[in-house]
Amino acid sequence: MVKFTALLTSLVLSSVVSAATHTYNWTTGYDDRDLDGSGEKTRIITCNGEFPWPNIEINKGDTVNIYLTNGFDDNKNTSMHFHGLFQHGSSQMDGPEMVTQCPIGPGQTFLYNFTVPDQVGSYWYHSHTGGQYMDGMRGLFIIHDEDYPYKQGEDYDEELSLSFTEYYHSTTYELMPKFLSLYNPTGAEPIPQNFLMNNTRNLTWEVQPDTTYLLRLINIGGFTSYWFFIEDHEFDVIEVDGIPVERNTTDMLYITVAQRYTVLLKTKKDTSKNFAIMQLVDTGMLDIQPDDLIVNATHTLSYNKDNEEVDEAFVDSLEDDAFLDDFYLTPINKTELYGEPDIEISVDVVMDNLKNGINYAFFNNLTYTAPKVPILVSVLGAGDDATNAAIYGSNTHSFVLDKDDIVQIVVNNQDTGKHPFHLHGHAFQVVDRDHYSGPEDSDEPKAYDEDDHAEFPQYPMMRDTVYVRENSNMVLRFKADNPGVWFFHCHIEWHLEQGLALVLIEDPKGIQEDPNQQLTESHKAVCADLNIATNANVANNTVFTDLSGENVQQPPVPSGFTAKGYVAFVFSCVAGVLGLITISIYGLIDISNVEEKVARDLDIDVHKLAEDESLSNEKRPSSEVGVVDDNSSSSRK
Ligand SMILES: *[C@@H]1O[C@H](CO)[C@@H](O)[C@H](O)[C@H]1NC(C)=O
Ligand SMILES: *[C@@H]1O[C@H](CO)[C@@H](O)[C@H](O)[C@H]1NC(C)=O
Ligand SMILES: *[C@@H]1O[C@H](CO)[C@@H](O)[C@H](O)[C@H]1NC(C)=O
Ligand SMILES: *[C@@H]1O[C@H](CO)[C@@H](O)[C@H](O)[C@H]1NC(C)=O
Ligand SMILES: *[C@@H]1O[C@H](CO)[C@@H](O)[C@H](O)[C@H]1NC(C)=O
Ligand SMILES: *[C@@H]1O[C@H](CO)[C@@H](O)[C@H](O)[C@H]1NC(C)=O
Ligand SMILES: *[C@@H]1O[C@H](CO)[C@@H](O)[C@H](O)[C@H]1NC(C)=O
Ligand SMILES: *[C@@H]1O[C@H](CO)[C@@H](O)[C@H](O)[C@H]1NC(C)=O
Ligand SMILES: *[C@@H]1O[C@H](CO)[C@@H](O)[C@H](O)[C@H]1NC(C)=O
Ligand SMILES: CC(=O)N[C@H]1CO[C@H](CO)[C@@H](O)[C@@H]1O
Ligand SMILES: [Cu+2]
Repeated sequence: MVKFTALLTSLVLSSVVSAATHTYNWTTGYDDRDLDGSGEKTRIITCNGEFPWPNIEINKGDTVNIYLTNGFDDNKNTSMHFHGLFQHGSSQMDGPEMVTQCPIGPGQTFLYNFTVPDQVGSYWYHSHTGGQYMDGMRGLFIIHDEDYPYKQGEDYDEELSLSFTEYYHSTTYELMPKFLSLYNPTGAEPIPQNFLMNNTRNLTWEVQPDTTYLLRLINIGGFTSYWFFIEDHEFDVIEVDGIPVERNTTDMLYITVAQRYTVLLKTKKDTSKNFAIMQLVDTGMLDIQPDDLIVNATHTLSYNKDNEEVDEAFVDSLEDDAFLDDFYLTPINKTELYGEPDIEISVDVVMDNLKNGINYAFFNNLTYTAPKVPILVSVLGAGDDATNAAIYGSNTHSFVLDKDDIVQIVVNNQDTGKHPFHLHGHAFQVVDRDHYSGPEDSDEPKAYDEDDHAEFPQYPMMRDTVYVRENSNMVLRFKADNPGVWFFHCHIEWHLEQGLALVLIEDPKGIQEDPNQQLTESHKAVCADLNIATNANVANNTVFTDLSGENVQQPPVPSGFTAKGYVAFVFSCVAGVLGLITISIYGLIDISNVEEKVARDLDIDVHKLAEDESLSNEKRPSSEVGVVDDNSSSSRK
């Protein structure tokens, strides 16, 4: 008994002693860099004048204080999100602007102050303002823990990280208006110029022979997924998105933006040969593939720098059965399948055009439109109205969840592209996920059928970012045990800006009643600086049920027109089609078949259009503009 008490006391003491506070003082700025060796410099976002941004490495239980100052000289706002962290009792530290916080205006400082009591492993952080993080405002966030199930000295010898990104020779600020444009009616995403590992095209990782490395693979990009493999090496997956899992040996992974895989890699005893580390972009995500684009980036696993240079390595197949399926991973803590849901949120993913001709992304019929006052700020000011979902507006796509609800999210992807979805504030269970059923079926989206699905796993895989396949579906579950406002969105930054997001307001009364969830002084100050009220609803009205003046999405295309027909019509009214097409998004890329590609996406006969002299006749029905649109929601081939 005495011994037990002593042990308990020492445990308590050691945890008190070891919990540290890590303080960072960061100011954003710009610099021009050539990361891919192309000879061309592109503006990137710096931290205290430096690039890349520093990694944060802490122990479980530690506190993080980041004083983030907006040092931009071009009037841009900023914010910071800590991807995958639950932010228990600190929802306002989560980052997404106009969801949990007011944007940080020029010259302002926001203090991100939070503790990480119960998470371990590989995370990252990034701006949550516009597509800003794609310009470099991001870094790794690693949480160590002496109780981590895989131990240094026993299971591995050394650890290190590899980050993945796409790289553009233009900033997001330059690309976004061209992407969200009438002249890009199919929503074709800008094509990157290169794909980088650790911010370079030529990474060399010098390894020791006969050594086990804990390797953190982290996709900190904003668009493309990769297949990752190392020539002639296997590895064991031990963690996905910060969830330790039972070992699973594989030789290839597929990693979407925002996902993390932690693996154990044992090097060979023989040092006479070096091997290729391969980062193959999923070319199915690219609307067009320029001839000079290097889609299989080749890096080096070096046993000895005097060995022969490595060549690109190949695999026979990139089909689903050729790489690890994360669906079958089992969390080490074996969390049972959550019970029957108390609430189900079922959404169809659709890409389509609205009246202004821009291609948007929708959950059902809503494209997320940022409110005038951040949702969390309006929860705190709403008093008893806070539980009424209607006060959060008709276009923020907000749902109110009761404390401890089991929530089921069903995502039916009616689009022909993959989408990696991320939920803030939780790791969800992936209870069902359909497989892509082959190109022959790809025009018929398959919705989730609650009466006809595979048996749910007993211990489902858990993570915070998972992709739904093209024309397919997935079912996620989590327990609403974390009062806060949590964004659920596609992590492809282009698609988030197109509106592929919804908002979960979890236990709003619990948020209001928690003294730690009240707005901090620095938060109130950044709101005041931008004239954002802290006692108003999303429409900036002090009567919370009054939504007059709220931000709403564009109206639909006029009746009698199909979306793309309408776009083609607007196209033709403004000027000659071919001339406009060349200044469209495609014009950024050096390819020869621009018109052909656009025409194929639009399903229009460009030559017929161009020859048609009455092109600018204002009252043409869409059918006469040569449009064969079936109101299809897909944006891609
Ligand atoms: C952060 O750095 C800036 C510029 O060096 C300085 O003015 C400011 O006082 C620092 N803030 C903190 C909290 O250390
Ligand atoms: C910064 O945020 C404020 C408040 O939401 C907004 O009015 C302003 O347009 C934003 N600035 C930029 C450059 O987007
Ligand atoms: C950070 O938050 C904690 C808990 O709310 C508070 O005690 C502490 O004073 C805050 N730190 C700073 C520097 O404001
Ligand atoms: C890649 O970058 C990470 C994080 O900055 C660093 O820890 C790691 O050592 C780098 N990896 C290699 C192989 O250089
Ligand atoms: C890229 O890698 C895949 C798989 O090894 C291979 O099938 C394909 O031909 C490669 N493409 C190029 C351009 O090397
Ligand atoms: C490893 O993954 C495969 C599928 O990729 C699955 O069939 C198997 O059950 C997994 N094993 C463990 C121990 O997770
Ligand atoms: C297992 O880990 C997940 C993710 O961190 C957590 O939500 C869950 O509560 C844990 N379950 C148990 C039984 O400890
Ligand atoms: C979306 O559909 C709902 C239900 O049919 C309807 O009430 C709402 O007005 C629609 N919203 C928009 C923006 O079309
Ligand atoms: C909100 O309303 C207040 C008071 O009418 C006004 O000062 C402020 O500019 C408004 N803010 C926005 C974002 O509309
Ligand atoms: C930054 C850098 O060294 N880039 C080089 C990487 O390798 C490619 C192809 O081998 C070269 O073209 C780049 O210049
Ligand atoms: Cu997406």
